[in-house]
Amino acid sequence: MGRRRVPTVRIGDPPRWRIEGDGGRVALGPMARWQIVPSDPAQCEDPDAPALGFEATFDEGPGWAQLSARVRNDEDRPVALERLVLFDGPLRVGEDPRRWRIYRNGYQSWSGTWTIGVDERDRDLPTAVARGAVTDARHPAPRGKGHVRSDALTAVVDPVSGDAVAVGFTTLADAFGFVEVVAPGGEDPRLSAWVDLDGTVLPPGESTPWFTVLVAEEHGGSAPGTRALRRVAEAAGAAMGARTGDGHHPAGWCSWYFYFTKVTEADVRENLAVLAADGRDGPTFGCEYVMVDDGHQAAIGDWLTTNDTFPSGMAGLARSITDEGFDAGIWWAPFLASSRSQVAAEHPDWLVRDRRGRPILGLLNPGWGLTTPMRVLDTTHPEVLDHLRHVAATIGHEWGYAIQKLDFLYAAALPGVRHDPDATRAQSLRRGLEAVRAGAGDDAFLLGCGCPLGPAVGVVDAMRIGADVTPSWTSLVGRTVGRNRHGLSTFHALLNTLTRSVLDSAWFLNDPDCLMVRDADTRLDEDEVRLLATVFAMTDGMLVLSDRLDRLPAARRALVANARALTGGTPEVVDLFERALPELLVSRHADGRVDVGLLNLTDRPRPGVVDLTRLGLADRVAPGTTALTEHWSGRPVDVRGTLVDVGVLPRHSARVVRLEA
Ligand code: 9PG
Repeated sequence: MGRRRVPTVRIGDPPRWRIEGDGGRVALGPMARWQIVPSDPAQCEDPDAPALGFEATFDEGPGWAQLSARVRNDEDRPVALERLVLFDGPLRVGEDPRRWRIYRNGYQSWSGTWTIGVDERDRDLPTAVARGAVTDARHPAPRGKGHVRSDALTAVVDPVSGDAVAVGFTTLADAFGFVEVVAPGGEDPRLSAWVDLDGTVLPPGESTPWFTVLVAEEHGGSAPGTRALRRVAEAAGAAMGARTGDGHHPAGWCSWYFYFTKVTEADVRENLAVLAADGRDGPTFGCEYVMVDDGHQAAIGDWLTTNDTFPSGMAGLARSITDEGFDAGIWWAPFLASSRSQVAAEHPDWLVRDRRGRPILGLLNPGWGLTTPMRVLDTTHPEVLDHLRHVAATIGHEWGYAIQKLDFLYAAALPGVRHDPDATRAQSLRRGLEAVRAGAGDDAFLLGCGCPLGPAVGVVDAMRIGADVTPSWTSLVGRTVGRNRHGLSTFHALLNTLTRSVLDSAWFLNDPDCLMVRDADTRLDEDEVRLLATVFAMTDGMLVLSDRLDRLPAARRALVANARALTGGTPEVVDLFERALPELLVSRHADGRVDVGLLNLTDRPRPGVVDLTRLGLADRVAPGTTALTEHWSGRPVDVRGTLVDVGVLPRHSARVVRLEA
């Protein structure tokens, strides 16, 4: 394993394929190449390099092309594989690559996702340990200008011509797939798609699973690039059996962002009483579930032992929650075990180890004690899978928690030595998740968190798609090591909620993290709270509150109801491919109403003006139509022709203009 550079072996003739759009403006050149990279560089210099066979199928239709491939080991000895490159070739999109912006999907829930111009650079955390918990331990972001390696899918967009191509894997379970664009300054742009086989061993005569990449093109959409990206995401979700149910996003309350690890049973009961007065799906809070987050367990890993701040025990508390008409939710981190846990002490053979036999580090979390390393359970070990099934079943069926928030899931995909050396990191994660699902049952609602996204599609119901919100605009960690893109920060949560909105109800239900609306015990000002509420509500993912509810003043309770009035539409991040920090969010409702959100995620004020012509909504402001008001303030909005002007947008703020049908 490791990241050494290995020469490539090319086998057979490169397949020739291209997609041509209207007028041939989007093209993957005819020079695309197959490559296989074995993990042993010596094999490449060896004239008797291993005989590896390809099988491939190719399919195309108007505006799309699809390529599937697998590799067969034709040797009589095992061969280790690093990566399989499905294709690598020149890329043409639109008229001028210098205008391109490229979608950069992060590896796991908390990894930053945004669009990168060809003169910009990607950003990653500086150390391997930090990357292990937030981005990807095995693949640091490329450092070069205009070089983007996006997880599972990407889109390359010329925002001026409106030409776009989206490229993404529809097979997400067996290996992490990457789509890589190299276009420094727009020069000699190339596109490749490859899967990480993690140095796993392919026995003689056997084949890898099939891997499929779909390419979709788009010309002139109202939000350039988002339609093609959505199409690729939906195809993957369909192929993976995504669990999005009837599309209903449960709304709830979560203990974490007020009480953190100090939560007690009494705290949960106090909030439950406030929610009970409002009722399930009540007019003020609209909550359907109550989530006990981190803090109930005796130790990380010993999930079935409750600490003494929950004297009724977790089953008793679940009963009280359900008796009030709410679903009970509980947090746990299935693949972590504290070095001080009973599970780690009793089952040293369940831990993932490094090559020297030492248990690998899953995390050092200040909230759990910086001197207590977290270990990682080996989800390729049959006894671990039995254990996970048992814990999930006990929590769900015996205790009565209908909702399980599964956290720090990245641990199961950290590089390491596992019981089954043939499992890729993605397969290891998926086996762990499937064990939890098997124990919890098909009816349980599973919410993934801190999770590499692809292998969870089809197993979880919902997924956190961004960093933790913080009771402040950003955090020291987010600004420094997170380089203003990754790690705990309300700003990062907002950004990912916008950029990953295309995944909602395609791969899972999006959980943008919690909406904090309090005016005490927070450094978020009212503009920032309204911005958070606007983005979370208009993107229409899960809406989860996390305040001490009895202390919320009337105005902040009203803010929750005002946010809920913005849910239920189909969102479009209009300028996703125009700038790194989007400014225009539109939500179209079934009855014809359109909400237009003007956002300012930057640190400077800017004018809040939008031309409805570009949204195809000019007719909504025809002379004689009713006067427009801003949703949050009720203030009148200035309309000049088709220009809608909400005045200066302060830093970290949002304004919403509602256009009735
Ligand atoms: C509970 C929390 C909440 C939250 C999750 C997750 O690196 N860290 O130390 C670190 C700590 C907490 C954290 C993420 C990273 O937050 O996202 O919603 O459930 O765990 O501990």
